[in-house]
Amino acid sequence: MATFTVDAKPYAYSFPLAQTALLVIDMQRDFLLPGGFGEIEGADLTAVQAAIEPARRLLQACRAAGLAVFHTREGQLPDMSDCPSSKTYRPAVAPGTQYTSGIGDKGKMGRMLIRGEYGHDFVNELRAIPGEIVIDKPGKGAFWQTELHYKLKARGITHLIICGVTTECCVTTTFREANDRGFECCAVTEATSGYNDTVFKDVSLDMLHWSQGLFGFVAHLQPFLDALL
Ligand code: TIU
Repeated sequence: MATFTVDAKPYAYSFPLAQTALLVIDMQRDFLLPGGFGEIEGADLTAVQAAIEPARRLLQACRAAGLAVFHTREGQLPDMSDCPSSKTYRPAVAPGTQYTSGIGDKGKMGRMLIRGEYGHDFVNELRAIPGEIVIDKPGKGAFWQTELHYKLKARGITHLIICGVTTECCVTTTFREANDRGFECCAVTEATSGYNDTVFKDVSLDMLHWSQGLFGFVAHLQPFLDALL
């Protein structure tokens, strides 16, 4: 079985092609486009949009190499019965909040972060194609209350290449969940980004590979493109 190796921190990341999946986290309009949930949260959209083109290139390379591809979307059921109060209550009452509307409220792209709404779906550059798995998740971590784990197991996946948004939130939460479940994970620096320019992003990625790979690996995009294309 073909195994590829790319430069990474804290040391080279090796992944067996047939047992590796690309996991694209939450590349949704609500997080990335003007008028969505992220902008209302106070996000720096320029920072977060920087991940779109690198993620698209990574996705294209993984497709070309025949890797399994999983996409996640964060969102609640229309009746919001799966939405913990922490997701709506805390933003509304936190001191200094600029909260005017949030999850479930009507925005420019439909009800924000509600499944089935326009804003909840993927940006055009990163839409799933037939054969790829879409995981709808109610929380930050992609393993919580989803079928992700057993669908990865069903395909014999042991290694995950992880990208998407936001680095500080859903990407690292999912990365840590995956590490606890025994997956060998590598985040791709250019293909992930956060809402706070590089401050949160850099620290979040450093924490993943700190201490001899506490949670896993971090690599740049180019080595993956070189290996896969
Ligand atoms: N996908 C993801 O990160 N969801 C968030 O809610 N992110 C925030 O940064 N809030």
